[in-house]
Amino acid sequence: MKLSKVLYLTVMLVLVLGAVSCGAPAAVECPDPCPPCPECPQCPDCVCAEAAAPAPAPTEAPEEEEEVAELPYYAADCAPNCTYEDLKVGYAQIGAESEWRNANTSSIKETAEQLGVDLLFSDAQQKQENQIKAIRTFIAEGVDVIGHPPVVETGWETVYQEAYDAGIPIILVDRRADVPEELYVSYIGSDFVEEGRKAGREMAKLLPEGGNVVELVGTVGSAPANDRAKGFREAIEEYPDIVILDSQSGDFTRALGKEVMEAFLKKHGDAIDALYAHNDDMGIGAIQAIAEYGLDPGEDIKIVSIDAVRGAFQAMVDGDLNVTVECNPLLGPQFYEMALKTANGEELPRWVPSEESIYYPDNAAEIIETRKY
Ligand code: GYE
Repeated sequence: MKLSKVLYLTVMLVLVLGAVSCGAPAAVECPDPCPPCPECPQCPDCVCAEAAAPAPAPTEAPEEEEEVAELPYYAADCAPNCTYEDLKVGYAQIGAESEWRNANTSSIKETAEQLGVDLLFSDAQQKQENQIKAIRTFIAEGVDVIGHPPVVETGWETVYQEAYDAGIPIILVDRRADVPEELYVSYIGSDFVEEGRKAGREMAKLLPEGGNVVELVGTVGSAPANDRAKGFREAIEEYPDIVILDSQSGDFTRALGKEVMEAFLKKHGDAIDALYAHNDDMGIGAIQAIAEYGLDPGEDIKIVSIDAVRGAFQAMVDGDLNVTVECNPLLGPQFYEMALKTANGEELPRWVPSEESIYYPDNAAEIIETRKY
């Protein structure tokens, strides 16, 4: 071998070995302790150290914005945790025109006392202007909820709007008002049209041959008077031989019921076969007028009325009244339950109906004992 060739091979060998030792990590001497990465990426400790490196301090998760549900306009200051004892409630009552009304007043007052509700109560003596004044006083007093049985259906928009603007919800109790829906939060009470239908069907049973009926209408323009007249007519439409001979308001009172019945008798005399009274009180007043006229109430003149108050049961026991259709005045418990929910910002059903039945003379003596109003 020529010397130049030997030299060449030697140089090549040194070069190859050099390349191997420089490129392979195994050949690298790692200092001990291993310096932190990335100074010595080949060092196995480095890998460990990297894996063991403390995790970067967690950046604090952005605090979730607590969702505060917006309370509706009618929620009270104590919402959503109001209790009955927190509540200040105004009740703008109609008056004391009937047994029904007195039972309603007692239910509202007694239930407030039982529950510890602070009740402001006003009696409007059946005048709309007095009810409007009462509502304005309640607004000025800053009540949480107003309960309102509107004496008539129309004419409430302005004062209801004032309550709305003051953030005070109105719950209609007993009677409806003809106003835009957003101006009150619920209606608790009866289906007066259905009561009228029931009375009409009962009248048809009492007059199988047909006959002449006189009608004692409730307060003119009130929801129960409008609806009880309507429902009755709907029901007797199927009986063309039943005729409404005369119809006049007795304003839901006993005294006027008697007076108007006297006028009916004077005008129509024996031609009257039956009486439909929109409430028991007017019916009871009329019973006196019929007896004084010399006819037998419940016999010569059949009588159907509405409410089912204690006085009506007595009239049935005495054989003077033929049927009473129930209308429940004991609305206190339902009213405060709804008032509390409203104060707490809960939405209420548009209508909370009362449960009602029909009563006849057969078991009136038994029922009168248990009757609460
Ligand atoms: O029938 C009558 C009264 O609004 C349902 O009002 C009430 C009526 C009731 O005074 O007796």
